[in-house]
Amino acid sequence: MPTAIITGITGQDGSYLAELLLSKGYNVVGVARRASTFTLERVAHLLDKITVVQGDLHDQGSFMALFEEYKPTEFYNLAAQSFVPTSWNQPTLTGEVTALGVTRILEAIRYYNPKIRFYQASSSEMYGKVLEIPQSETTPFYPRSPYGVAKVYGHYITINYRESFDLFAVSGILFNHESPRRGLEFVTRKIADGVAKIKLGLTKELRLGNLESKRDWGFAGDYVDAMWRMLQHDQPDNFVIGTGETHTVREFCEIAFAHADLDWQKYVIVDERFYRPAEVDILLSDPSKAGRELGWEPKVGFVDLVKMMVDSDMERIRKQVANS
Ligand code: NAP
Ligand code: G4F
Repeated sequence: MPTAIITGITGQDGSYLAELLLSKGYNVVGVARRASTFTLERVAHLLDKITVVQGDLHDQGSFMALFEEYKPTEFYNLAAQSFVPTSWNQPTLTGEVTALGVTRILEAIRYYNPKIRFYQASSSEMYGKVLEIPQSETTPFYPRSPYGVAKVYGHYITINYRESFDLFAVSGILFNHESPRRGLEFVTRKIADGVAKIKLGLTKELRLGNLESKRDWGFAGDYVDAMWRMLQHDQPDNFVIGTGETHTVREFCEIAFAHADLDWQKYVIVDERFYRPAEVDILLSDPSKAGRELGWEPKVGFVDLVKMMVDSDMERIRKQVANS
């Protein structure tokens, strides 16, 4: 039974990846940072099947000990300070975790077992003020946030350890991917949750920032399969993962509200507090290399993704109302 370690097990992607790896017969070890409250909601249904250990990307020693005890063959680094606006408020923390955290793991792999296959969760946020449309593995980066800058570091240190120490170190450049498990502060989940609360009479408005920015949104469940495929490939490489379609925040609103028989224009208020100091205006992937070399393609389309998220929040909030 192969063993995989996942950092960021408590996050959206960690939960989907754990499900996928369990279905493939892996022994899954998830790393979660110590907290004074319960943070394992997203993997609560898996707790009898996975092992959760404490570890923090600030602390290299915790990874050395893990390798000794669990002898993994694969390591997925999904942990990060991943919310872009927070990266302007906490830029050095974002650099410590999202950038230097990657080096801490690579160093641990290099010294403990350089045969461990390593996946780094890189991001389309690295393209920032895009220099090419669509963006592929060869498009230059122009990050627009401390988060984007930190991810560029993580991307290049992964390539550098691949080339310097012959590690099987892969960088997956994933475009935005969403699901009912997405954090509530990200715009798609904020909209889905807002629609459900408006529909069920709990609130009357939804305050958003820039409605014109465009994102290439896919379903997180599809994207964790791409991560796994990258580590099964014959060579370590960089891969862009996205849908090849882009949509505005405004379109997301239109579809989400219409799915609940609501007119978005009656409820959405543009609030400048949610504008960013520097925006990423458009992201659009060219995922053709992943299709060719990994046989990967997205299964859930944009409209179905929006409806899935709204349906899930409607059900969740209906239950909350019924139990209150
Ligand atoms: P997420 O839901 O925000 O999860 C982030 C995870 O990182 C959480 O488990 C969090 O733990 C953990 N974490 C944060 N700081 C940590 C630290 N110091 N030590 C250990 N763990 C720490 O993010 P996601 O959407 O699943 O994304 C997974 C990865 O892919 C992230 O690296 C993200 O930057 C990257 N990415 C995401 C997207 C996307 O659209 N979702 C696109 C491209 C790249 P807590 O629960 O304790 O906070
Ligand atoms: O949902 P968002 O916060 O995601 P963003 O900034 O694109 O970052 C996500 O995707 C990256 C991949 O490209 C990941 F690396 C990163 O970790 C994260 O998962 O914002 C999307 C867009 C932005 O243009 C933002 O300005 O939505 C716009 N927006 C408009 N109103 C809003 C809001 N974003 C948020 N979070 N909240 C708003 O009220």
